[in-house]
Amino acid sequence: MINRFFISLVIFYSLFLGACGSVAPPEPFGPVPTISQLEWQKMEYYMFIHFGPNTFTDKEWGDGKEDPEVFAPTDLDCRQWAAIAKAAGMSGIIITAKHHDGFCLWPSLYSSHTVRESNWKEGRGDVLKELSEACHEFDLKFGVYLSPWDRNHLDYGTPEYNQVFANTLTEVLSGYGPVFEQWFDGANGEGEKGRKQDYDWELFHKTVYKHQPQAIIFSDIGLGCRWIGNEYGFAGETNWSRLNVKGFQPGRNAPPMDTLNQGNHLGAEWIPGETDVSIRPGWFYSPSSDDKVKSLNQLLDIYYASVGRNSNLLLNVPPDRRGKIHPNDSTRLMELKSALDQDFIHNLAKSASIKASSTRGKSRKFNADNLLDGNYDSFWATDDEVFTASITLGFKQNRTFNRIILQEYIPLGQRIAGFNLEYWDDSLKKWNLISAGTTIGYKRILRFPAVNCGRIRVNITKSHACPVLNNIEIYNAPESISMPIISRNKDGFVSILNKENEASVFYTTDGTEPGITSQKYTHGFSFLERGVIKAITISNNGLNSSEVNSIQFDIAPVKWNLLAPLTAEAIKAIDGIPHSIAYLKPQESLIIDFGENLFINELIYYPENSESASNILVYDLYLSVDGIKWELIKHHGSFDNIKNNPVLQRIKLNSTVKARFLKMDPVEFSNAGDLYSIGEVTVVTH
Ligand code: FUL
Repeated sequence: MINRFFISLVIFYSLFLGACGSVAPPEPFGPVPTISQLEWQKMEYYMFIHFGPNTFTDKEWGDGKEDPEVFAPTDLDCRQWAAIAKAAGMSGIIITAKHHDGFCLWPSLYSSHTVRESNWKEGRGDVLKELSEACHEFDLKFGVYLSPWDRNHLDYGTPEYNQVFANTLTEVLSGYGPVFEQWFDGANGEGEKGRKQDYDWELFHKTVYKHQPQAIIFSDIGLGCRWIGNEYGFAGETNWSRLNVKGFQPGRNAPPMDTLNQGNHLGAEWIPGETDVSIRPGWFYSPSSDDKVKSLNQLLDIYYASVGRNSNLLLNVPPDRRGKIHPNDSTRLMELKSALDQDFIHNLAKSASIKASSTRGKSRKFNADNLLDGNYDSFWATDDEVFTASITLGFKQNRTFNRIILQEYIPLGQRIAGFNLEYWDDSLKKWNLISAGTTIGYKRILRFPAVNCGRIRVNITKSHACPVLNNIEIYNAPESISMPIISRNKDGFVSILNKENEASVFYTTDGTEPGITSQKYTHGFSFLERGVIKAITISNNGLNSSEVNSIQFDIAPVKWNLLAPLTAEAIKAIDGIPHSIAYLKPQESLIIDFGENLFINELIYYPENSESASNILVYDLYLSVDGIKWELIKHHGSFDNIKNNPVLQRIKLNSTVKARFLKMDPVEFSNAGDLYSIGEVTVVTH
């Protein structure tokens, strides 16, 4: 008896294990990531550092003529950057070793415009050395940005420059230990008459791989990863990790921005997206942006729209003039870390039962339990001919949740092209749609209004080959309250928009922090003077509140008039509302009469917030006390990088200028168009 039982057990197990072993995993579909690309993708979130002469000159693009002595950090501390990156949950740091101004943060032998020529550490400093060592100490990966466009180097624009650039690459890639990513910037603002350089990309790539074979090369088109097509932090909701690169080049000949944003469905190469965005409006530090660090909710939106959409997030945190990260930025990074920790604190899927409508070869090796085991390399898959399927998760009691994480097992390619999420409505006895999407890729996170139910299912509705998922997580993230929106019109009338129900707005106009005891906002009010308005939204039960929105206003433009152009449309340039856009003809100047003499320190231009808008790129600016005699304040001033990053632009005057009239002549535009855009022109007065 015992023998027969034992024998049947042996037969059962050998059959069973045989069955498991005999079911082969799916074949890869299309291009797949290399081992380095997979490791890179798992890094998800890391820090960008823009640091150099621009930090000290308030510029976004230095012209390369800066005296190296302007580079003068008083207390440079790369360990502080690394400690902050680590505490923020980041996995690495990429630094602008050389930006467009050509200044090298290491003592390059191939340039005379480097830290060696500055007084910092008496010319004996090396930022790359300090940062690579700090990264090593804090267990962070180290990466370098090098701009091929060089406004300083005398060889730029000649064939010799390519070898110079390859030499500088060799220096940074062979002198500072492992480099996880080599960032090539495609920007080139030389304009029509500028120096032209035909980059030898083959040489550059060869040089990178010679010294750092595992490095991921970033550019508009890879080879390792691609630009996501904008600088505001949003990957496409559809985001393929595949791209067609044949016939394209980084920079001017790159694929269109929306292609970069979404990748190519069935594209020929595996080139996943990386989303780069700055925590401040500009890429470099400026004291004028100390109060413009992105809000927590903005950063959360960016995280969900990048990491949550199959892209890595490269968040720029520019050190200040001491050479340290400013407390406003580090505080916000810690807030983001703790908000994300809260969002993903308790995975409800762990305690759920899970069942798939179909399992590859009916084998345990590929069943749906693999989606919950936390092991990256165990996955659920269907048979080769099964392209649609459902995975149902059941809870013992009803659960409330508002986030789901889905991951495709990308070592077998990106296969899924359509999916949705449904919950079971027990009273109506039917499935209801929560959300639907196209791509999943390495990671897709869906945010949706909280659902309470006992069962949910993920339906794969379209796939190019049998679907392969390796992870599902479900969370109930704390609901956040959005900040109130403060605006002031031309007449100095302030309105505050409350975007929440069951909540009220409280505000102050004296610079103090608003709270439940501050003035409650019930209707608009007049605020003509210079000053700050701060507002907060607090839930009516007092349990939840938003971040504080704080807006610094100069005197209201009540007395301002437009002298040119005299169209009803153009008045939008001075209506107090940056998102109402005035469209002017390219030959039209903007002339403003302030109605009285002002003592002006700075001018501010708000462009239209779109990369395809025709914004002012180069301008001539004049001021006048009488509208007859004009003083030329800036000849061919430029709003660098406005095409990729169309945020507010400041024109700082060398000293305070008394003027009643302003004239702005556009010279060049960020994009060609029949009309150019002005969101708003305003001033900072004394
Ligand atoms: C752009 C550059 O022009 C900006 O200055 C910045 O470095 C950004 C990351 O890339 O192309």
